[in-house]
Amino acid sequence: WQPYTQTRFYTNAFIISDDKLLLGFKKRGFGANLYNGFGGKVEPGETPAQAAARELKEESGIDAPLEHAGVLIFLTEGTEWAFHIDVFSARSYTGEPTETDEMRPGWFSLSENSINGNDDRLGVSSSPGLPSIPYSKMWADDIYWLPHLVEGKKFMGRADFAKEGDKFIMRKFWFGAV
Ligand code: 6OG
Repeated sequence: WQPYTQTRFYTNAFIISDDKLLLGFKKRGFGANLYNGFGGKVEPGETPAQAAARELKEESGIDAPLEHAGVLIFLTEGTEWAFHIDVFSARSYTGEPTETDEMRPGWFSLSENSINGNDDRLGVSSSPGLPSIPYSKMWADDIYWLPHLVEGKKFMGRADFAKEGDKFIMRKFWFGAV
């Protein structure tokens, strides 16, 4: 085997407002047809926090007081790059979430029992009128750490993927509070 000697830095930002979570449906590119937070590549000369704010604005049209929430490392067999994702969250925002070429924003229900009572894979939405968190249409690791982000707990995690054709299959996941 070879060590992963190169790292690519990305961001991912999640907005929580009252009992709602803002996600974007990715229309193109990496992770297309999945819901996710808003984010992308950290550009040279930018800090991850600056990149997170820029990507949030570019992809959703809003500004928010983002705070660092966690770090995720993604490793894929056969890829020489490790992906380092700085995850951010905010509890308020300004502007109006707006569809862009890349993302279609939408609100999803959160509630006290959202950790296991608001998972579309169980067919449960705890807030009628808003859809439940679309974990079945998100990256496979998200269901483990997103509840911790919602609770305001900081975390770090590592997910290992295997690539089968153009599909990423999660083989292992570890995360912990930091
Ligand atoms: P652009 O291609 O849009 O940046 N990303 C992931 N997010 C989650 N939740 N799980 C993963 O598991 C991910 N891999 C990548 C980071 C890609 C966006 O997708 C996120 C960026 O926000 C593998 O520039």
